[in-house]
Amino acid sequence: MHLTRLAFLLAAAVGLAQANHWVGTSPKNGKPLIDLLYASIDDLQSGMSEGTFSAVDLTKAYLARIAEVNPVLHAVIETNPDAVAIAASLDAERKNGTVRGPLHGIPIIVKDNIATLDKMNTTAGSFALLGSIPPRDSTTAAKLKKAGAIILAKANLSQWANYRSSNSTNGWTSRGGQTMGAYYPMQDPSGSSSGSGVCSSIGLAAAVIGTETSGSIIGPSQRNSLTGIKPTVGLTSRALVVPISQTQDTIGPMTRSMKDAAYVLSVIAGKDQYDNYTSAIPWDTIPDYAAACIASDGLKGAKIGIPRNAITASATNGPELVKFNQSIEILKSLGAVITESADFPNLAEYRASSNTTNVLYADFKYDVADYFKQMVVNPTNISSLAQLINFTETYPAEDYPDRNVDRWIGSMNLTWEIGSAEYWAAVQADRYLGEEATILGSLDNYGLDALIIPSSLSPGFAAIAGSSSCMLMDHVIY
Ligand SMILES: *[C@@H]1O[C@H](CO)[C@@H](O)[C@H](O)[C@H]1NC(C)=O
Ligand SMILES: *[C@@H]1O[C@H](CO)[C@@H](O)[C@H](O)[C@H]1NC(C)=O
Ligand SMILES: *[C@@H]1O[C@H](CO)[C@@H](O)[C@H](O)[C@H]1NC(C)=O
Ligand SMILES: *[C@@H]1O[C@H](CO)[C@@H](O)[C@H](O)[C@H]1NC(C)=O
Ligand SMILES: *[C@@H]1O[C@H](CO)[C@@H](O)[C@H](O)[C@H]1NC(C)=O
Ligand SMILES: *[C@@H]1O[C@H](CO)[C@@H](O)[C@H](O)[C@H]1NC(C)=O
Ligand SMILES: *[C@@H]1O[C@H](CO)[C@@H](O)[C@H](O)[C@H]1NC(C)=O
Ligand SMILES: *[C@@H]1O[C@H](CO)[C@@H](O)[C@H](O)[C@H]1NC(C)=O
Ligand SMILES: *[C@@H]1O[C@H](CO)[C@@H](O)[C@H](O)[C@H]1NC(C)=O
Ligand SMILES: CC(=O)N[C@H]1CO[C@H](CO)[C@@H](O)[C@@H]1O
Repeated sequence: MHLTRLAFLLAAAVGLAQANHWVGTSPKNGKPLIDLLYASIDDLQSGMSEGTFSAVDLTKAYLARIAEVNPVLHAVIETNPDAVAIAASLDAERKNGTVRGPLHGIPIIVKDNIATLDKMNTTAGSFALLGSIPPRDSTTAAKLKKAGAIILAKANLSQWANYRSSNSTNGWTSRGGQTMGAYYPMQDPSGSSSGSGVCSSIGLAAAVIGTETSGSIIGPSQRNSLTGIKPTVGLTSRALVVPISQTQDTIGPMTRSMKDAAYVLSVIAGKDQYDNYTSAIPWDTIPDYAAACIASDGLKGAKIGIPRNAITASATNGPELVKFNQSIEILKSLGAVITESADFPNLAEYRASSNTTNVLYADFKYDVADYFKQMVVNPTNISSLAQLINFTETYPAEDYPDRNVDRWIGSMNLTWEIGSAEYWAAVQADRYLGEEATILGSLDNYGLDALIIPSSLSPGFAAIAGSSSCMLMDHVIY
C-alpha cells in the first residue's frame, strides 16, 4: 500500500514535465518545456522573456499540479482565485517592456499566517480567523506583489504556527487537515511551516514563504530537503503576520536553491513603519543577496567553527551526524578553514534556562489579541486570548480536547505581562544566553566568520538571540 502511494507521487512528479500540464500542447519557439520540480527562478525568467511560456501558463501549470497532489499531501489550504488574472496583467506589462525584477510573473506560495487583502483567507489554520479581513496586505505580501510576484496560494501549517497545543501533530490544522511530506508515504513534514516545506519540495510554486519563532523554517527545510533562511529578527517585517512573539518571530524564504532564496530575501527584507524592529536594519538599501551567490570562490579562507560541545551534549542521531561530517569535508574542499571545536562558552547556563518559554507566553497573549484587534472584519469578535481559548474549546472542528490548548493555558497562567520588569529580565537573559553565552561568544572567542551545527540542534540558540540561520546541505550556518 505504501508502495502504491509512492508510485502515485512519483508518477505525478514525472507528469509535471509533460506538455499536457501547459496551455498549448507543444513547446513554443522549439524550446523544451521546463520540469517545474527542478526549475529555478532564473530558468522561469528566461522562459518568459524568450516567450517559451507566459506567467499565465506557469500559473495554470502550478494550479493543476496543486489540484493533482493536494488530496494526498494537504500542503495547500486555499488557492488564489485571481491568480491567473494577476498573471495575465503581469504578462501584459512584460509585453509592454516593463519587467519589475527577478520575481516578475513568478508564482509564490505564502504560509497561511501571512495576511493578504484579496479573495484568500488568512487564518493560521484556525476557524477563529476564517472570514477575517486585514486593513491591508501584510508588508511581506505587499513587497512580493510590488516586485511582480503572483501570490498563488496559502500553505498549510502546524496550526497557530505550533503555538496552541502540546499534543497536536506537525502540519495539522482544523481548516487544512494533515500535511504530509512528499518523500515517503505518511511522512511527518516537520513544522510549523509544514505546507511551505512540502509545497517547495514538490514544486507547487517557484518559491515559498515560511515563518519561524524557533525552528519553524529550519525544521521543515531540513525534512523536505530545502534551502531555508531564518532571517535575523527585524530584517523582515512581521506586520500583519499572525504572531507568536514579537521578540522571536521572523519571515523567510524556503526554496530548492540558495539563489532562489536570495532573490526572495532581497525583496521581502527592509524597514517598515508598521514593525519597529525593522528600524535596526543597518542599511537603507537591502543587499542584492543573489549577486553574492555567483562567486565560485566565496568560501575561500572563510573561518567557520563547529560548536562541538553542543553536539556532544545532544542526542542527535547517527545519520544526521554522518551527513554533517560529510558537509564539513565539502566546505573544506571549497577553501573554508574549519575550527573543529569552537565550543559555546556557557552551554550549561543556556541549557538550564527556560526564560524563552515565559517570553513567548507573555508575547503571545498580547500579540495575538493585537492581531485580532487589527482586523477590519472579525467574524468571531475574538479580541483576547481568553476568548480564543473559549472558541477553540467549543468549536467542534478545532478537535479539542484531543488536541489541547496547553500553550495558551501556560500563557494565561503566567503571573506577569509583556513590558513588566520580569519580562525585560527574561528577554535580557535570553539575549545573553543566545549571544555571549553561545553564538556570539564562539564567533568572538575563535575569530570566526560563521558557525555550523546540525540542523536539528540549531533552532533554540538562534531563536533567543534573534539571530539569522540558514539551512543548507544538512547543516545550519549562523
Ligand atoms: C503600456 O505602456 C504604455 C506607455 O507607458 C501605457 O500607456 C499603457 O497603459 C501600458 N499598457 C499596459 C497593458 O501595461
Ligand atoms: C474565506 O473562506 C470562505 C469559506 O471557505 C470563503 O467563502 C471566502 O471567499 C474566503 N475568502 C475570504 C476573503 O473571506
Ligand atoms: C518598538 O516600539 C515599542 C512600543 O513603542 C517599544 O517598547 C520598543 O522598544 C520598540 N522596539 C524597537 C526595536 O525599537
Ligand atoms: C563526526 O566527526 C566527529 C569529529 O571528527 C567525530 O567525533 C564523530 O564521531 C563523527 N560522527 C559520525 C557519526 O561520523
Ligand atoms: C533566566 O536566565 C537567567 C540567566 O541565565 C537565569 O539566572 C534564570 O534562572 C533563568 N530563568 C528561568 C525561568 O529559566
Ligand atoms: C459579533 O458582533 C456583531 C456585532 O455586535 C454581531 O452582530 C455578531 O453576531 C457577533 N458574532 C459572534 C460570532 O458573536
Ligand atoms: C464561549 O463560547 C461559547 C460558544 O461559542 C459562547 O456561547 C460563550 O458565550 C463563550 N463564553 C465566553 C465567556 O466568551
Ligand atoms: C491531549 O492532551 C489532553 C489533555 O491536555 C488529553 O485530554 C487528550 O486526550 C490528549 N490527546 C491525545 C491524542 O493524546
Ligand atoms: C496552569 O495553572 C494550573 C493551575 O495552577 C496548573 O494546574 C496547570 O498545570 C498550568 N498549566 C500550564 C500549561 O502551565
Ligand atoms: C486547495 C485545497 O485543496 N484546499 C483543501 C484543504 O484542505 C481542506 C480540508 O481537507 C479542504 O476542504 C480544502 O479543499
